[in-house]
Amino acid sequence: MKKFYSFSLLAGLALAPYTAQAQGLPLVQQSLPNPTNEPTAVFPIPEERQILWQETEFYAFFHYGMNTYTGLEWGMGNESESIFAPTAPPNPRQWLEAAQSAGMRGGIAVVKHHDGFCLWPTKTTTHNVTNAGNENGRSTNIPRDFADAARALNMKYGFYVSPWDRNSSLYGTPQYVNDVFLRQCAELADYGSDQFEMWFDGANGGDGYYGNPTKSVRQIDRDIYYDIPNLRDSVHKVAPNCVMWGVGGEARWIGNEQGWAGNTNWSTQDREAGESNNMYGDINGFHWNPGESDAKATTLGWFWHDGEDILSAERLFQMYLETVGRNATLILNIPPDKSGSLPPATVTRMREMGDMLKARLSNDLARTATITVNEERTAGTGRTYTAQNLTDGDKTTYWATQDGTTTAEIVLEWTAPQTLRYVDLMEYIRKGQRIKRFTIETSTDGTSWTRRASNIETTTVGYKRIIPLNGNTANSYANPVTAKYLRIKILDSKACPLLHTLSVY
Ligand code: FUL
Repeated sequence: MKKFYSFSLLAGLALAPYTAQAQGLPLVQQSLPNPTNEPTAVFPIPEERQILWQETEFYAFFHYGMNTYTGLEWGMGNESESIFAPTAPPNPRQWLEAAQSAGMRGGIAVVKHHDGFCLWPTKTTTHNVTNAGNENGRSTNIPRDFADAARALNMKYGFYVSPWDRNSSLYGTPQYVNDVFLRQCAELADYGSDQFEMWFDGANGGDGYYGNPTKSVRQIDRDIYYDIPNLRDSVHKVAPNCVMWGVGGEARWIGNEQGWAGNTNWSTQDREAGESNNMYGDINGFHWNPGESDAKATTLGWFWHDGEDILSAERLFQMYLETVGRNATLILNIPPDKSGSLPPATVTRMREMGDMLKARLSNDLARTATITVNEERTAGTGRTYTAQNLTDGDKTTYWATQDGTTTAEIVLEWTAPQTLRYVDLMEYIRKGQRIKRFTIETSTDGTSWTRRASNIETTTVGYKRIIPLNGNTANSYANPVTAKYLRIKILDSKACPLLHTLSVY
């Protein structure tokens, strides 16, 4: 067996035996006490709140507001408040129940879009629900009702508040930031210290969809204008687990609105990176900035539009595979209509989506297999790194190789042939994202092996990677593989690979 010394970089620098070198003696690596034998992290690593956020995986986006009643996607900002007149009391509980039935674990409600109309009784502007066109509108308070419903349903929740404000005459001046935007963020933070994400959209001016005859706004340096580091600190003081999306720099836009992330998708990125590599991240990035994919489940826009259709469950499942299954989160938009509730077709489709997810990705066959690996890290006090950790249902235990080993093989064997469609891998990202390349093979006899999904770039894993064995995300359930053995070969990794879960469906 190879013998390895645990040796962290910093400790190594500090403890380098200067005197031994000076005396011309051989340089000996000194081990720091590491009773658990946990491997050294590969930097950068996520904040705890970023891990909690990523565990939400699949959540809903609800675009509802003034545009629901005007049919616009980007309101002008000069709409009369009286136009906001829901035909029934808006019902965030119904929104979230539908999302939950789809297998989603949370939701984000737009409470102010670029038109500046606020869906809560804010003190910062008169352009808000208190001046709405009917009683349903005037009694609307989306942040309050959304947060309450989420808590009742045990779901995560957050708000989208547009920094860009086409209604405010102060927009573009420091006064807008101080007297309007930051106060709005503070008011919203008060709706719950348990918020999981605040969505700060990047749009900050320009003509957008329809032009804006009432106002011209200048492009501004967002970080400086909104004093983002300061805002982030303030929000964290009130809501410690609230990830600041987009402008906030704690989770990145995946770079398209079509519901896909790159097959290669690093959660790491350079702070100065533009948006061009957002689908893929950067293997050498020194900023933990994981990807979130925002996509529409309907055909006509983010907001509800008359005549819109809803995508098929199969298409939504494909999006899931290409986002959650590629180390991103999926925030899927389902817009409430003029009644302030989701249309029946949306509710039905969400249930179908949930049923599909359950039928396809819940009966984990890895649990019934015998697992062998070609290398296991030496156990430490209170910690093992055995293959059994991959299927124990515990995300805090993981399988690992010894330091310095960056390739490995994991073999699953069943007592009888199985029908297999998906492989789901999860890295233990608390110690950094590591795996760079792997393959999946199956066999009926344990001797001759066939590579599966060879058309898919099996590169990164990250928080979660799901590979359809037929190589076809659009029709992933068709043509299953029958096999008695499944082998995963890790071909390259930044450091010893750490996987906490391996599932096969
Ligand atoms: C974009 C916005 O401009 C759209 O209206 C929408 O809210 C989308 C989710 O983000 O940047």
